[in-house]
Amino acid sequence: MFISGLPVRKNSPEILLINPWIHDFAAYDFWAKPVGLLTLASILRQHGLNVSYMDCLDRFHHNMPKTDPHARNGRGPYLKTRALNPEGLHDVNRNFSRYGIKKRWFIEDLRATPRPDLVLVTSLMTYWYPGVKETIEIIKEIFPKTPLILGGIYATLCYSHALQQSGADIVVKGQGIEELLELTKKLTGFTPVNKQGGPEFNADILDTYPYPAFDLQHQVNYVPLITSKGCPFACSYCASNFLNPGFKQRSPESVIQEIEYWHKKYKVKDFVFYDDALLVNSANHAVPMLEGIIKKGYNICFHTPNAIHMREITETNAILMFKAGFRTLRLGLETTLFEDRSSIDRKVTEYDFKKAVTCLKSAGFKKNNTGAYLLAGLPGQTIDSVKASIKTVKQTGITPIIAYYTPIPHTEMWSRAVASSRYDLESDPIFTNKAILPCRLDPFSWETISSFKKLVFS
Ligand code: B12
Ligand code: SF4
Repeated sequence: MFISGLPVRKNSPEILLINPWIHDFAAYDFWAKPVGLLTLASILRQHGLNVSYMDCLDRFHHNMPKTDPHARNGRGPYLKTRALNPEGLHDVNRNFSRYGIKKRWFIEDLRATPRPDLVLVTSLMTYWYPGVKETIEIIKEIFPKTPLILGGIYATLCYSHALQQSGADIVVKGQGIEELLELTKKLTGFTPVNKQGGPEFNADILDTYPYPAFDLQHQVNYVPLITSKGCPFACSYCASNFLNPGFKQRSPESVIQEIEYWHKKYKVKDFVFYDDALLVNSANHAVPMLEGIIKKGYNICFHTPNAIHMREITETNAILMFKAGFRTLRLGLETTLFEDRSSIDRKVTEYDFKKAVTCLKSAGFKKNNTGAYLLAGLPGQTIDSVKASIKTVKQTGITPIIAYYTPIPHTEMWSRAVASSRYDLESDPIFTNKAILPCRLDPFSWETISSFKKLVFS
């Protein structure tokens, strides 16, 4: 991997990349960046195209108040504007909002931009599609003649829905990099050629990817890292295998070089691992990578909001993670009812759980920075089972963190979710929002959620 920073080229097509708004009951910049879209920006730039970027979730837009008093390690709240609850969710007693920059700022920014030759829009959570739709509607009003391609996770998981509802001219599913280069050629008449001079780009070899173009942001306050793609496990509630089939890792050296690049050039101190399986094959991947990071001696921190595998934690990698500066550690535990868990996943045994906690504690990790995710709201799950897991995690001296279940199409659990939900999940992705607990079992309710919170903090 390397940075693609070619100068603006005359006569090359202009590609505008856009990160859309989020419409939801709640949203927070919990180290969330559109890494996929910014990687495409870099690949296109490397192939001789001119790219520009607009982020509807920009917390550092020029119209925003200058200081963000809530920013910690780069995290912080999005601006929000009240929106109407979507059709079918009027009964939910919570306010729906559009998160991100004001609509008129986005319109002004688009109007100030020369007409692009192609617009690319990304998408993340399936249930955030109303934000994607509104973003596309506005782009289409301002640039009606410019072709617009939608890609990303919603586009991949809900392809037919996106084709019918998003307003995009073309929807690309999957990783879509080669398809995008072909479409760019077809739609702009320009043949993308790798101009970087570095290693020839190969979509299957992660070390040949340029670094995501975080330099297009107004601020580079933290950097998400992807050191691998895919996951060797196959949990019934997760779409990792569908989104990224197979399991690939970067070389530890290329990750160390990327960290060095962002730290030296942009003074970045917070790095966030987005991997689904950071610690898998640890002896050849995480261990040399962490050793290399420690050797550099930088004053930097690491965070794993997407969770790491408990069964892969060893004495060695726990010590290295601590020494390297891992400050927010999240563990994928989901439940402590180990004897019943084979119907949902096989990723942690009771032995793995206990061993991992012991290794982490003896490495120096403390309760306040070590959290184990517990899934709540799974089809058929009882309230007592979630409470029992909270209690068990607390007894071990780490922090339980409740994550609410979102049903995801193309996962093994999807059919169970559809059968158990009080909503027609297949009719509209909006009903898969975790905030409405789509598969909760009665008497699961808002009071139940408060009781979980009380138990966590008691
Ligand atoms: C990192 C991550 C997070 C981060 C934040 C990510 C972010 N950017 O905001 C954190 C940890 C905060 C997070 C939180 C959650 N996440 Co999450 N997350 C991921 C993860 C692991 C990676 C996403 C990512 O950035 N990938 C990296 C880039 C490179 O890939 P990409 O975006 O897909 O882009 C590629 C292609 O899609 C394509 N592409 C992208 N855009 C475009 C545009 C065009 C035009 C084209 C042609 C192509 C294209 O090109 C890229 C090529 O590499 C995915 C799983 C996965 N492996 O994808 C889950 C995933 C997206 N999360 C998921 C879930 C469930 C959650 C939570 C709800 C968990 C919970 N219960 O609390 C929360 C929700 C947070 C919220 N605010 O509501 C689900 C999705 C659920 C859904 N209904 O859609 C996923 C799929 C995991 C799963 N369980 O299966 N998540
Ligand atoms: S281990 Fe994690 S990333 Fe892998 S399939 Fe299970 S939930 Fe998904």
